[in-house]
Amino acid sequence: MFPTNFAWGAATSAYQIEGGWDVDDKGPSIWDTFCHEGGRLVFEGQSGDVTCNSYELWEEDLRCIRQLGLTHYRLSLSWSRLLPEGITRHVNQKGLRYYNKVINDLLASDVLPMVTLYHFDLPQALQDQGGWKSPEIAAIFDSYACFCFESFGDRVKLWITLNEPYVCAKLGHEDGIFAPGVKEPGMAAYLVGHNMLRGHARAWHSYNVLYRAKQGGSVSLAINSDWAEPLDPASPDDTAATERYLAFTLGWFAWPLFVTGDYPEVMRSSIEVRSKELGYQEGSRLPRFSKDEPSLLGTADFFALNYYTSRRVKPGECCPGLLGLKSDRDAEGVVDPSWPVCGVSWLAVVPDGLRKLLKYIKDTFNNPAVYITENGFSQVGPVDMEDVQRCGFYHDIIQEVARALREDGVDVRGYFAWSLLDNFEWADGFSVRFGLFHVDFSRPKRPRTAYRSGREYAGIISKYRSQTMVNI
Ligand code: PNW
Repeated sequence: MFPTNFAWGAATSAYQIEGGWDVDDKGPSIWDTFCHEGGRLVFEGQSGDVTCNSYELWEEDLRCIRQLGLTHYRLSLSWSRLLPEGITRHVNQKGLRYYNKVINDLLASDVLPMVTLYHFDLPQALQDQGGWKSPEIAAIFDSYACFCFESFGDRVKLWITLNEPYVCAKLGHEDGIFAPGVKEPGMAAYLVGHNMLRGHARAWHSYNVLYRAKQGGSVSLAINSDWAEPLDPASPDDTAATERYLAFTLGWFAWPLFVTGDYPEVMRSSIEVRSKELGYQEGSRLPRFSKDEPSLLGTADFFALNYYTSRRVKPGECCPGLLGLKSDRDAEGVVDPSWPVCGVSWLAVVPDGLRKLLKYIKDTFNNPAVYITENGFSQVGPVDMEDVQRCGFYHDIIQEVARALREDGVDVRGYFAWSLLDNFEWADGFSVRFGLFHVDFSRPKRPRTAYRSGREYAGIISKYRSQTMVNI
């Protein structure tokens, strides 16, 4: 049912699991700052200071990875652990040693690493110079990326430059509910998204020119998107709103990489309509890509998709006089009452939305190779080790991936469950648990215990891996 080299994975990110926030010469990141400054919006004032303590307990994580029978593990590097000030002038040798050990241990266990360079945790030193709003950040990110390709690229063959630029832009710089907590609706998010794309493109071109021949890996950018369909399929207004909804999430980052080298036309025109109404100059909010810079088009060796949920869409309800992404987009996503909602309110469980989104990606972005780099199901409230609902979820979602492969001909190369471990779920702190393994955060050793869904996922992997063996 699955190709022999299909990647069966699970994912984590540095700030969410590592802890050791200031040990061994690590520099602070914007999430350290965001959590430590009082009055912020993190659940019960929690932080990732210790979390799963994977910095000390990596071998416990490896045990979990082996128990699941994963073929791949997706982790992220903490930029400020490697480069405490964000720049290569000062390298933290202990950080380098830590990630070398992680990568070597994975390979020794026959598990291939997929490495994300940036998962929301900008070095604070760079934030102090303007962070992602500053145009200089693209070149600084590029040199950090080159440092990582140089240090680990002999062994790492799957790279993600940036995780979910949409979330960094929107939650970090529009809503201000993620670090760095900037609230500049309708302005900063577009600039941040733009500089993230510029940084990604530079890093991809560097890899292409300097490392690809020698290292032979692949580089992409992880894009998150809901699946969206019209609330009333017969309504032209709902259909047009759905197109805008997708353009403002998936299209924002995928169009430049896969289609035109620029933002989707409908995104640009919607923004210009509002700009005109509000008296902003044309082109003053969504920047243009300069002809003198490395081009965006073609800078993804595969499509990296983070999928969690779906929406049914109608035209927006927010007043046109308001400056912001929502008003520009003019589209409102609603949860179908038939969809169960798991844990957090935004997470309606819609497995077949993944299949539809994969088909859409195939048709819209010229049939790319696709890795589903994140997908998961959360738990809130009292811990339920016998999480039968989540077991059902993993069965359903893998079924949808199989259908996308076999019936729709989507070139799906792998699936990464979010997450290996319960961890620090950003603004929700430890109140939301996505792990295949439960972590007891009240005990110093942070013991990891497989949920029933963890054992179930291990069973799914071993079943399909042995079937693909038989196929040969
Ligand atoms: C992703 N939202 O982020 C991240 O890549 C993970 O670090 C995170 O733990 C996971 O999804 C689960 O939330 C998101 O509010 C954060 O819509 C927030 C949202 C979506 C994705």
